[in-house]
Amino acid sequence: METLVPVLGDQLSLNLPSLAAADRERSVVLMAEVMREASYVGHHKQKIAFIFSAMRHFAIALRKAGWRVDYITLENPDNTGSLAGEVQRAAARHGCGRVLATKPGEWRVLEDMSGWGALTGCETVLLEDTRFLCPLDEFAAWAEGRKQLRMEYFYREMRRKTGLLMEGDEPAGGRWNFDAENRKPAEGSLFLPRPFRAVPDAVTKEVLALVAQRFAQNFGRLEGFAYGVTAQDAQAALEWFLREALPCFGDYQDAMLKGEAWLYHSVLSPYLNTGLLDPLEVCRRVEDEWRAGRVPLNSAEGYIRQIIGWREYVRGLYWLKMPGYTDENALAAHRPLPAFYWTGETDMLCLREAITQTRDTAYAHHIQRLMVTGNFAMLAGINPREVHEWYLAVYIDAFEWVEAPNTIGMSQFADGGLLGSKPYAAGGNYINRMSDYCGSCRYDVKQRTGRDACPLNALYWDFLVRNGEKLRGNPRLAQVFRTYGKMAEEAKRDLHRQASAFLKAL
Ligand code: FAD
Ligand code: DLZ
Ligand code: SF4
Repeated sequence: METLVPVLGDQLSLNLPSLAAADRERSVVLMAEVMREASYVGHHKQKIAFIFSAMRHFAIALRKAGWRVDYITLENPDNTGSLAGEVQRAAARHGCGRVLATKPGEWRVLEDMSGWGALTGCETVLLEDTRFLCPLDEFAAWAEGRKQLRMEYFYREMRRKTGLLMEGDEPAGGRWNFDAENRKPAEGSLFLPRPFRAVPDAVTKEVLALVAQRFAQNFGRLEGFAYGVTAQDAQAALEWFLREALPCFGDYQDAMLKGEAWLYHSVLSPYLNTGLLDPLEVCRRVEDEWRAGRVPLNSAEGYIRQIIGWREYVRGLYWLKMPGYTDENALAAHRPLPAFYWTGETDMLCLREAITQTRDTAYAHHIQRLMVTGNFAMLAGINPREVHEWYLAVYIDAFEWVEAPNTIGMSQFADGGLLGSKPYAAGGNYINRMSDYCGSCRYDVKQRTGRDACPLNALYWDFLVRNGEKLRGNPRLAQVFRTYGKMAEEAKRDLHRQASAFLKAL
């Protein structure tokens, strides 16, 4: 009996557990471009193009490696439009008795997969995805009985487990975390590396034409698509990062500059999240750069922490808290997402920059996601479910296991503080310190009230007071509430009037 091995669009690794476990001679790999996956949110055009092209290239790589691959394109006239439908058809077509799959990255798809056995009449085996450092049962054991799940402690466990940046039992440099050195604002005169760009080949060009035609109404531009789509491209992107950007990654990790999308960020998340790069290998290469004296420790540690710390931690949290996590709304925020999130048409320059750049590239770096689009949505009381669906749609690297905890937890505080010990809330001052946006903005970042005042200033105080009952007891917010308490009553009234008028006009 043949075994069917379905491989999803973010499972593009030759060492995928289901491929490793399958007998190449008696298996058929199924890959399918299906409308349901391409439309469960209104994905950015470049995201669909990236996934489809990477899938088509991976099918070629599998065939080269000796696998039989049944690849169903979106245009295939018999395409049922769903993964389940394609698995059912393929199992019948190839006379399969067994379906062997690797568990997916989203709860929604896991539920679907759980029905594949009944649907196909095949014995169905779902294997754990081993392309992460921390198995889900290990994360659950770590989380068990802890009142607070803090990334920093989890991260230390991962450092010990992997031996990355360790000197015996001690962290290299005597500290676990060098973040205090990683908050330099960027000046416009900085020498910035030119980003890595892959040249679209014939396969990618065909996919770009397909996406332009079939997803014409979706958000985002396709022009200028330059993401890599193979493991070789991803490796080249890694080499580019190690050479050009990693040395300054730490220093300017939180900085933002007008017209500059990438700064010193790696832009490796699309490849890591689809399996074209291996996270541990990336971290070992980063460590090697530090040990060879080519990059400072604050850059190497900062980078490795994002991957073995944050990336693994949010995945553990997602599977611990699903289903239900994506519906959390601890601050009872119900305002609809403003239309300008889809157009960039706003006078607030920080938001305009982040959104138009997202439209053009399907990318924004972490601080733009957290402190610009995320911060505004939280201050304005936007429904976190809508915010979540926006992030899931617009970024090239967005898969729910990583996007949802970052959005619902880190950026919107909608999980009530499970992921973060306080809301990442900020007024215009923070943006002004970390970017060169405010100087060119129609609003004045120094003003709190009046026609020209930066809207974030009044919104910040309004947010805190609006959610005072839930936030006042937070020791990390004690100082800001004290500052508010000392304001004159008239100043408080003016702030709330300003915020209310702005929100009413949104
Ligand atoms: P770099 O700055 O070069 O960082 C290196 C790597 O570390 C990234 O490639 C990524 O794999 C990992 N990383 C860094 N921060 C995080 C984090 N907070 N959580 C998980 N991994 C992290 N990341 C995604 O991969 N997919 C998402 O859908 C996603 N949605 C986000 C939504 C919001 C609201 C926020 C605040 C953050 C989100 N992130 C997401 C995390 C982070 O912003 C991106 O990983 C990062 O911007 C990707 O760009 P980069 O590869 O240049 O990252
Ligand atoms: C994101 C995506 C898209 C746009 N299209 C497909 C597809 O046509 N076929 C497929 O197998 N996977 C696709 N994906 C990735 C899946 O949505 C992803 O595997 C699940 O969300 C689980 O993480
Ligand atoms: Fe953003 Fe306010 Fe600065 Fe304008 S002034 S860029 S709205 S923070």
